[in-house]
Amino acid sequence: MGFIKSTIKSVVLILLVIRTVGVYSKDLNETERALRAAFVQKLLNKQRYLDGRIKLVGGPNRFEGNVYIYHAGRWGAVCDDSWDDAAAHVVCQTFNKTGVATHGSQYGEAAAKFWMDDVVCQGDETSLSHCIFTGWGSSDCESDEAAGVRCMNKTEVPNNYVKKKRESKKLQEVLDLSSTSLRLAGGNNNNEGRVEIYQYGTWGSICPDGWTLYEASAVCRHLALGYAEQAAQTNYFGNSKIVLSGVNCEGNETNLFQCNHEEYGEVTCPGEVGHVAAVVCTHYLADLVLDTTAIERSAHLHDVMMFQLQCAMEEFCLTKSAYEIQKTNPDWQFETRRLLRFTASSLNAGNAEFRPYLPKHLWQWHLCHMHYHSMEVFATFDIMDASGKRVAEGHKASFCLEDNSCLPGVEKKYSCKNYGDQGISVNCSDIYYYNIDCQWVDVTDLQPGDYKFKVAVNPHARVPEQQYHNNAASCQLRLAETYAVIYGCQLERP
Ligand SMILES: *[C@@H]1O[C@H](CO)[C@@H](O)[C@H](O)[C@H]1NC(C)=O
Ligand SMILES: *[C@@H]1O[C@H](CO)[C@@H](O)[C@H](O)[C@H]1NC(C)=O
Ligand SMILES: *[C@@H]1O[C@H](CO)[C@@H](O)[C@H](O)[C@H]1NC(C)=O
Ligand SMILES: *[C@@H]1O[C@H](CO)[C@@H](O)[C@H](O)[C@H]1NC(C)=O
Ligand SMILES: *[C@@H]1O[C@H](CO)[C@@H](O)[C@H](O)[C@H]1NC(C)=O
Ligand SMILES: [Ca+2]
Repeated sequence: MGFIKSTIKSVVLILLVIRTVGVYSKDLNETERALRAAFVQKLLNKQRYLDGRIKLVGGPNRFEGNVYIYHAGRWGAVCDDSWDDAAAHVVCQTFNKTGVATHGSQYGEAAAKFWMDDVVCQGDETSLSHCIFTGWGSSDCESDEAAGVRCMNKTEVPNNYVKKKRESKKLQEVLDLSSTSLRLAGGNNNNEGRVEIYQYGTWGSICPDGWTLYEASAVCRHLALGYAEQAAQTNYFGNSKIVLSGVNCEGNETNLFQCNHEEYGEVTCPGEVGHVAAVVCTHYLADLVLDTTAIERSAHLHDVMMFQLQCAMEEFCLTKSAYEIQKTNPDWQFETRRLLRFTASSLNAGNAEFRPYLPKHLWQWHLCHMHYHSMEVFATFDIMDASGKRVAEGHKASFCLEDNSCLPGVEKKYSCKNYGDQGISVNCSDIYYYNIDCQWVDVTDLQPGDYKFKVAVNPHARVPEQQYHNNAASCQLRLAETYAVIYGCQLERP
């Protein structure tokens, strides 16, 4: 229905443009011509103004339903992969509300193509389109995977929703470890299955809500099965009564019982009935290690005129104020932006290749940079102020993974040229030198001062790795009037 409406709108728009252009050949006077041109311009502006608009469909009222977002002249659905309450909050903020996420087309099958997939929000974004996602229209989701929200007044958020998060406790504090154990069940081999926990004479399952590779890593290490290749929320390996929910690990635990959890025993578990937490373990995985020295050595400021940044602007590599200047200042090309440039290099120190998670047919061709991007969010760059608030961020980075430099004796295999296979071989590094487009944070709007600077690769653990505590660097940033230094970088988890 929405799709038909927007199609009709587009057709009307095209007809109007044709008519307006057509009248040039007829003898219309200047005034009339100008009026029509202004009319079309107004329509086009409206179209642009609508971009990023949200509507909720299929719910009992307009504050609840599957999420549709307007982009490039039509409405599209949002896939529920990675969809969580932070994203729901961003959506509901449109109505000055907060809310909770729903999954699996809870309000009916998606009635339009998916515009967004793998949406990851911090919760403080002013629009869903500012969250990280795979790129407009790039999705491998089925129509029964629509993301939805249930918005509510900020005052009526159930107390336990907020409290539960705070009451998170380490499992080893509530379990009697001497009579507890862990196993995988229902798998085709010993390395996979649903995760079951034993206590008081019975085996029970784990609520899959929030189950990620971080939690799965703790399970695989706990059972001496290596690393986690997959964290699944499924009934594929069968199920049993769910006795544990809200499990939350850092990802470096040697034992699942070192992780936090919310409830044990009689638990509430949102999501699809019968689905439980499962893992697939392996001894062979990639392990990216971010090079902190390269960041510290290469960081510097660079003032660039905006006419040199048109490609970068198309890929949203500048902050919002740049786009406002472009809209309001006729001489915008001659304004300058201040860029904090640096080199980001990551070595694959694991024992398997690092491969992008999107299949090749979903890679996006980036006209400006003339290559395919296989992984929209390979790295994030953020600047935080003293209170930890994010004050600047790198663009929603899109990347092409390749072997730029390998240790002696290792042959380069992956290259971004000619729709080549993308990845990072063992003992090779993928390097984004400071002088390439978009390899920066736009700091034009920041006052001089001391900040925190954070770079992270594979930031949402989309691609499995042996460990994640070497994927991010947290550094000090001193921004002076004329120069910048980055120092004291330390490796941590994204
Ligand atoms: C242009 O045409 C409109 C109506 O056709 C008329 O009202 C207007 O006076 C004309 N203006 C000029 C400058 O000729
Ligand atoms: C948003 O909601 C809060 C609490 O319900 C209210 O205090 C505030 O005035 C609202 N703001 C707007 C802009 O409506
Ligand atoms: C939520 O807030 C709106 C506007 O402030 C109000 O009309 C509505 O009754 C509230 N709903 C509930 C359930 O409190
Ligand atoms: C895991 O990493 C956290 C920091 O993210 C650290 O505080 C903790 O000590 C680490 N735990 C283990 C078991 O290494
Ligand atoms: C990678 O380098 C390490 C250390 O230099 C070495 O032990 C390992 O065998 C190398 N692996 C491959 C596949 O080249
Ligand atoms: Ca790593």
